[in-house]
Amino acid sequence: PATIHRQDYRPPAYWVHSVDLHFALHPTETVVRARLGLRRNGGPAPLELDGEALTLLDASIDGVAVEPARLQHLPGGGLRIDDLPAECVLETRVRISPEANTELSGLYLSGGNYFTQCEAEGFRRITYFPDRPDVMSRYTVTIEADRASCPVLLSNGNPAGHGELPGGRHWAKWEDPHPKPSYLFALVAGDLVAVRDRFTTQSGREVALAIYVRDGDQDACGHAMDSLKASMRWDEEEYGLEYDLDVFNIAAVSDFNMGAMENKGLNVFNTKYILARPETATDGDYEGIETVVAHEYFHNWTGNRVTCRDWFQLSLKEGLTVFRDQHFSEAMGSAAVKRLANVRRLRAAQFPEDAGPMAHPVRPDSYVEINNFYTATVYQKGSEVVRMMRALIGPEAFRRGMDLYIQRHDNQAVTIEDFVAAMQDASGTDLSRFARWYAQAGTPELHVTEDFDAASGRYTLSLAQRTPPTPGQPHKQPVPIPVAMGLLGAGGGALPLRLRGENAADAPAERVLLLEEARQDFVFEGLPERPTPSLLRGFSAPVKLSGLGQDSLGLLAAHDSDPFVAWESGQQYATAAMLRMVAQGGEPVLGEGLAAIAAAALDRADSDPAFAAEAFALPSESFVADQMPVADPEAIHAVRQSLRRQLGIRFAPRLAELHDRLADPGPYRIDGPSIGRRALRNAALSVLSMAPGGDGLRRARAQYAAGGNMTDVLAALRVLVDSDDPARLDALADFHARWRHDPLVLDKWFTLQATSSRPDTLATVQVLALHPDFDIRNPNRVRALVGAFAAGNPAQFHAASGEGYRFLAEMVIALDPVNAQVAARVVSPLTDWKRQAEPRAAIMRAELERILARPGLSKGTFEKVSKGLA
Ligand code: B3K
Ligand code: ZN
Repeated sequence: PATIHRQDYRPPAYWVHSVDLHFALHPTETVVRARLGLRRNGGPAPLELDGEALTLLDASIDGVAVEPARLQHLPGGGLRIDDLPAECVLETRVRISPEANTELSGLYLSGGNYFTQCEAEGFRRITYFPDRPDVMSRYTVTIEADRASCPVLLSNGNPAGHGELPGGRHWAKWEDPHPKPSYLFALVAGDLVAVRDRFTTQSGREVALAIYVRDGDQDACGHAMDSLKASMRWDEEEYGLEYDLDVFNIAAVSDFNMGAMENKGLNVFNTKYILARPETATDGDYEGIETVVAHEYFHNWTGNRVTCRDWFQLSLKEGLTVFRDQHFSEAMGSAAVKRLANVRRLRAAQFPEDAGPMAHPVRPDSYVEINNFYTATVYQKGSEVVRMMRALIGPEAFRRGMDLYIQRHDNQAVTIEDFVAAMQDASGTDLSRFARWYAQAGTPELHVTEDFDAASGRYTLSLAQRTPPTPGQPHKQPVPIPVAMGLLGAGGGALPLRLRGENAADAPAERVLLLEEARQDFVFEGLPERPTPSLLRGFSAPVKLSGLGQDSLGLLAAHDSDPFVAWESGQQYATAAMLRMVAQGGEPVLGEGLAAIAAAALDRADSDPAFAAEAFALPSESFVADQMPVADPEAIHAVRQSLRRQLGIRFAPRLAELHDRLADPGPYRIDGPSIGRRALRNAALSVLSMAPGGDGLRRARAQYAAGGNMTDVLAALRVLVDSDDPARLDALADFHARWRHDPLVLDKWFTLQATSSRPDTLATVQVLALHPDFDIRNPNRVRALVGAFAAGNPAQFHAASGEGYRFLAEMVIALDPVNAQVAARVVSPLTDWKRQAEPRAAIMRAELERILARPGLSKGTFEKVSKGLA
């Protein structure tokens, strides 16, 4: 397969100013007629149209049928036509089979209903088209279908008519007044019901809101609708950005390759990010809905009105929109805890990516399959880069920069440079060096050394940075790193921050140092005692920090005023302790320092239970493994489990008391304090149940039996499924029997077992892959079992036998011909062999080779596996 390079970008030979589509829907023989208004862009050149899995019926130019010989079929399935006039209308008719479309890209069927997914390159599976984001067109869409099976007919934009047809068929017409790239096209048709609401924009436009779901799910849309209205309001208040159509529709589908899609005026959502009832959805699900609904809504401006010139610019819309949804979610709840969770996710997904075979810059330089680049780097690191930019220029300048960006580029397809230029022009700050964050892959390492001269009260903080080499980028330049910081005295109080040469009178307690060179010294004066530095407050830059000793980390964990640093220092302390235990072997011992950090976390149970839950948790096994040049998954697992057991023994009375006291006082509520309370209570239960002879398992059985909300039920079942308690099998059977008709809940049943810490998990997973409820065509189910096991259960996935690797390889081989996008995603853990010891590494390589040898392997899986072997 060919590699596409960013430097090879060329403007299109033709613009398509207007698109008129007509769909005659049929499960196996849908006919799509497309009328494209073409205008040449520059001198004479052939027209090249993308196409994939299309059967061409006929074509005409300005109403005159085209001789078949004039249509040159291109290798990938596209079409080429020479000698077209500078302006003309090209009409094609193609036949497609939604039923045969298991890739879920293009037009497909899910539960008998029609849905589309066009980003990144799905539109070419619907009709012949220059399927690239810089071709922006005005769309008119007419859909014709059987009225009984397809009462609902939706597309982008505003409704523009509907009517009856002979033979029990009907039609509806949609017009989208805003020019858009083909990846934002959407069609939804079928037997769905609408949950409706209204929104009045700040300028008085009335918007009809609707969420379309399957009959029976109407009661599960409230949180999504509330989140939508809150997002619409927030974008007006924070950015002055108002919605721009008469309707905003969302349709939920249970077969979907990712979370959701921001199609103009017609978002399509994985049901996972729409449907929630207290008894079926966890607090995490509720939070996910709020975030994803906001994210897709915010794309209306950052992505849709201003879009990407080419797919290398993907972070232009994704990094920026993740930044916007995180900022929104922080504003909606406990900002500090939301920040911790986002940092935790960044480090769980993006740091390993940056250190692995697929490492790429936020703005990649090349790709084989663009769908492989919807990554944590493009999304989460991209968001961190925007966040740093805002911190550097300040919130007011950032807002002016956003205004300028949108004013300059509305209805355009632009680049990351255009975004940075708007921020630079609005702020007057030179951002040319900062732009390296977009170009360089790899996580910068920030190392701190200190020197204190007691006689003069002078403290020198030396910060050094280094970014390790990544594939294709052996040498790195320094990047500007904003380091938000403070200094603490031995008692934990803040010390004044007076840099050499500054006035003593107005020394602040917190400031941002900017590390621009490979190494810089920052000299503070007037310090009464040796300080402890609190660095990267709020995680001010996506870097790895090293150089602080356990004493400093302990002090910061106990006293720092910044919740991120307090949490992070505890995590770093625990990580260092766990790494030492892994290296030493023997029976791990819960030291006094670790116990003190846990105790300090529990002390915050009343003031901030959500924070207490985060701070009480030990770092994940993957996080610890990521700190080792060669990981030892089984040893890490053993150490972590042993420490949890010792915490359970040591804090048993306190944990039991928390579990009693933090029970929901009334009906389920989805607000910050309630979520925090449940999180801490269930964290207490989980650790308590590790203590042998304690009553944790009894509590878990009772909590499961009590039913109630899914957060508590699942937490209790989690404890049982990890245990030897004989009740666990009954509980699992009971859960299955109760929820077998609710796919999203059944996904949890699969995931719970796939991520169990029990030693027989691999065998269970192999059996579950044969379970009648396992369906390889449903991405949620594949992620729930295969993805959860391979990415979320390192100790079992890396079982010394290699059976975990073999299982994943077999699933990938079975999945690739069905749904290549999902196959290419779940294969990732197998490419991490460089950080495993022999013989594991050799088995992983052999499994990768086995996948690579499959005839007809998709280019996406090929790219992941071949890069993974390199
Ligand atoms: N833009 C889509 C993702 C499309 C993924 C294509 N493989 C959802 C989002 O980021 O909002
Ligand atoms: Zn997005």
